[in-house]
Amino acid sequence: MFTNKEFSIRNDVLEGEVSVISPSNIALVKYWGKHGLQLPKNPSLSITLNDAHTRTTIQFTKKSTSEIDFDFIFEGSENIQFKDKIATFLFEIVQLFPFLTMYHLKIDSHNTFPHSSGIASSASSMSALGLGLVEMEKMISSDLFDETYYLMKASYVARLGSGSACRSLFPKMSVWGKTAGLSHSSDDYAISYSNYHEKFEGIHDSIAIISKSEKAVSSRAGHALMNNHPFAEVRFSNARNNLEGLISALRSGDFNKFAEVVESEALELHGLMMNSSPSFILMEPNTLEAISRIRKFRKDTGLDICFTLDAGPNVHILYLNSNVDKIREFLETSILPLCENGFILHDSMGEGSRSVNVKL
Ligand code: 2P0
Repeated sequence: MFTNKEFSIRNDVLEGEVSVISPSNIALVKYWGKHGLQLPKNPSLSITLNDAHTRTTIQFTKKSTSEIDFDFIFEGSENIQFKDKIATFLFEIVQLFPFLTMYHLKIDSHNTFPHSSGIASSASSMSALGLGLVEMEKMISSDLFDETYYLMKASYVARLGSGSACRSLFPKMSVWGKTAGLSHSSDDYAISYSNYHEKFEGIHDSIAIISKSEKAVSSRAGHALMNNHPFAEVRFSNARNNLEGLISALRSGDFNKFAEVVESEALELHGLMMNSSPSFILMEPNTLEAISRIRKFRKDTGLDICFTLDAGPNVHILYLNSNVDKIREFLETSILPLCENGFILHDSMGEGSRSVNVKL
């Protein structure tokens, strides 16, 4: 459980600036279905990405009024739609950051990946905002807590903004949700996970952009489809079993088992959406064609490669360091032609979020 620590505010900080970077992540065991205040119905495990990230800068200036007041700049221009979402979010979390009413904020956010690329930006952007606010708290507080607490708070806050965002802060891999055998795991925030065989170090995720279109269903509406879903209880139980199987495969270095669990999770997520009421089919014909080509290539070559899917048509292709050259050649010749505008984003396991600039 997370308990917020009250801290004393310094009176002498009239202005300052923090900049943080936080990446996106891809879930191997999926979070799909929530309850209460953004609490997951089952635990999930993700790979933290490296290149796909958000950089957020918060400039703050002391003011005399007592309401929350901020400007939001996204990719260099004001964005009213995002600003409204952030206003609601800041209002919800003001008890965790009481100083929010004391400063005017200018929040400036940039992604390294195109907004309309079909890559979920809520994970990187909400985790960057959570970490930015925690960095700001450190600057204007006269108390100092340990780093573990700050990261836990950033993850807790990110979760309130967007569930999957709480997994983006940690290096390598991350687990969110109470999990048997992982004593520090929690539904309130995510933890770092690095107990895997060395062959998974630096695992690659090449994202085949099958379609750049806006998602047909928002994640909020998608999660809501799990309320009263006929397969809900089976799904939550499967997810727990899959996480256990995945952890075992990660530890022993069993790629075949890893691929079996990861692909089954991806298809189950889409199966659940197809069976929801209303029903959604988020895969495109080329999504299925890519899956079929990946499986055939694996069978023909025996190479360690598999796929996962997010809540959309794009295919995340996972492979190990040892196979890079042959697999990149396969991606160029067989997968690229299936992508919108021939676009594949090559990414890999990364080191998580970090603070890049702090100025008083
Ligand atoms: C995940 N997804 O584990 C799953 C798998 C998409 C498919 O979490 O409503 O943006 O903000 O908590 O985290 C996408 O949903 O949803 C998601 P909210 P979020 O990554």
